Amino acid sequence: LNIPLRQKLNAGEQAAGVWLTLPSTAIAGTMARTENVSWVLIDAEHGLINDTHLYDLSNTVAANGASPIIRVPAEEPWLIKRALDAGAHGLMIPMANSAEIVRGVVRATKYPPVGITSAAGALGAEYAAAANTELVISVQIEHPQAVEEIEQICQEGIDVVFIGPFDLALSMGVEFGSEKHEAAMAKILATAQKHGKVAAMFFLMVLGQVLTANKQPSDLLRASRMVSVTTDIDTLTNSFAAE
Ligand code: 3PY
Repeated sequence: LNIPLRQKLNAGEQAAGVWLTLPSTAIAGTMARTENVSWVLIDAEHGLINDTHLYDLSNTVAANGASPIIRVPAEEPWLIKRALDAGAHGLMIPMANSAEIVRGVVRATKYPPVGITSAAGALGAEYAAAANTELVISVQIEHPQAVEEIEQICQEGIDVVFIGPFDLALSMGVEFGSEKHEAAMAKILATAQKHGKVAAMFFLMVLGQVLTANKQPSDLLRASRMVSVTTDIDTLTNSFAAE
């Protein structure tokens, strides 16, 4: 399987990506063709993208040289199957709040004997042989329970531990960029690195500046190997707002 994101990560390089929330193949293709973009997150958790869009969006992204990573609405096995059947190179699982949830995600994603997912004939034999090792499974850490269980979560068969900084601040009931917020994120990244997982995080470019918790493209950005640069909606909003 030709998975640009997997190749970047295996090479030890930082993989930049963008977030697609609008169900447009034109925007998906434009994002995927952008220099240095190795993955496009197709967001089916939030935004306007639904099941019927997934196939065309995934294949447009892949045909234009980037990896389609689908953020499923929840960790349900049937939603995971639909995303994989659409041709995702990987999954983003929101609210992966416990080691038990993460274990279930791995089982739902992998073929036997590692997992329990069923054969998707349409994707072909090459796919079936490579899927268990090549697809990129990311889980989002964005809840205090997940921070508490981060050691156990990092021992499951996932590839990427991806911080959702905005939801983490909300669910912790702390201010974005506060000491507690920063400490939680630092703990997640350090634990992921300790267990050999790819540590990653959602960032936003706001009018040319990287918006991180402490406003500096800091240690968090340096530690993060899979970085989201912007979203379609944020890009439009910032362009319209720019002087
Ligand atoms: C967060 O920052 O909380 C996210 O989930 C990114 O979309």
